Amino acid sequence: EVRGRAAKAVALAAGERETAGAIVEGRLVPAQAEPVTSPADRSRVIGYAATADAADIDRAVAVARKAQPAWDRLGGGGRAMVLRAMGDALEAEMDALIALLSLEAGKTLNDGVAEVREAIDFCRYYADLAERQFGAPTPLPGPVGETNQLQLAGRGVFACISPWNFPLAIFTGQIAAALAAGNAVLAKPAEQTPLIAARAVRLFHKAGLEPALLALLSGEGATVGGVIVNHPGIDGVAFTGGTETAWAINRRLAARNGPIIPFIAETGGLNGMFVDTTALKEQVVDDVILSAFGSAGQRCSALRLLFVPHDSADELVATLKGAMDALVIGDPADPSTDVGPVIDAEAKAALVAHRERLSREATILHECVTPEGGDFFAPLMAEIPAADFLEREVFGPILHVVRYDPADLSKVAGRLAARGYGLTLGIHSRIERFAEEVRELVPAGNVYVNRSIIGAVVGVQPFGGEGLSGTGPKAGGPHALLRYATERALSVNITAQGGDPAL
Ligand code: UN1
Repeated sequence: EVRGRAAKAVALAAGERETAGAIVEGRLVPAQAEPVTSPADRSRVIGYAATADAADIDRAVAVARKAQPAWDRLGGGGRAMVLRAMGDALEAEMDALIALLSLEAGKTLNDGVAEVREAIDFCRYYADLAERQFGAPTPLPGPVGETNQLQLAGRGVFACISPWNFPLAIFTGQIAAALAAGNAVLAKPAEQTPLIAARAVRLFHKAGLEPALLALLSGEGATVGGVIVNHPGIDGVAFTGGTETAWAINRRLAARNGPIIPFIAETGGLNGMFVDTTALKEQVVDDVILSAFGSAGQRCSALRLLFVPHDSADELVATLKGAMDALVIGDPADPSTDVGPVIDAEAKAALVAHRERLSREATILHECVTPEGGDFFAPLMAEIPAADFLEREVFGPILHVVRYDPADLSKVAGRLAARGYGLTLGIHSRIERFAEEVRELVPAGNVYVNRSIIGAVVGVQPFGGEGLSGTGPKAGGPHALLRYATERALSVNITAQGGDPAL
């Protein structure tokens, strides 16, 4: 299927010229736009993007506040219809979206297909939840002479701030969740990926969403995101991105003197995989390569630390080197490519700096060859002495190997847990007790046993972490909409009205 789509996607890509900026009430606000280039080829202009200003944000908030009550009153069933239409619109535009993901975010075609599917899944899954959870009020038991019920309702205007690594799936998923719960949305895409965001917003409007209910506010995080988060007219913030940015948003929200609003954060991870001597080696190698180097390691779920027992370490490392050599690194629009570029020069510079540290303070075990041009950083494997060598998430295709003595498992795992992240965790073993022990030692929101640790499927693997990795609720899970909503309980003394059941 991917090969079939590839030629079409590449042909479409040649003609792409998307424009992004502020889209308020369905119209792109005229403003000075800068060229957007591709991470695989910085000489290639793929579209133009402008920055939203304070006046755009004020106007987006004002029209959203006006439109939101009717959307909320429409109920979950009516909102589900619009979300399902969006799912269908994404499906109809699949090839163009894959092309844009490849051009703007450097996604391989495989990753592009998976990402568009995930965006569709979010729309359909949240449509189902809206229908089930935002329909008629839930009656609750109470004393004779009294009726009690609980109703979920939208909060108002939600700010959705999303990352560049899933510029369609997470962008669409946050918006779909906020809309499903009855909110209007101000969407702030990552600075690196405004074009795909603009395409998604236009599709929402085309699918029948009243334009005032969803504005696009493109621009830089600290400025545009900052103004949005400080705005007195917002009623909640959903954020996916780095832990440091989540702290910054939290501080701004804490300083507001007004309604206390929810903050839904999904942040980074320092994800480990523990292998024991009973693990199936071929399975381990496949899963490590995919989890560490798939999407150029630019997933918060990606594998960063591989823990291998002393006895099997040399053999496993040798096999991993061979598997790394088989990876095709290069043009993301070529269907044979496994690993595309990293997102931008800044991301690459951070990886280069980390590589320098590894060559000074650790042992580089293996490196792939970096292609010319573009912001490429080739997969790298290094051995480090212990998990606490890493203070924080390093976002890219770098795998850190830690050898351990099985007698020291609790100490070794404890050093990872002490870092305070809690996103994904992998375990490879044929002994159930080993898996249980690792799970007890390392708290994580998503635990994967004898498989890769990336690619959570909506509705199947609800995704999200704890501690430094985020607040929950999990995306793509049955409770996903609850923090986007407010709960209203209604208790009526029916004897006071003569027991009229109409009341
Ligand atoms: C992210 O990388 O920001 O399971 C989160 C996965 C994806 C991760 C998305 N859902 O790999």
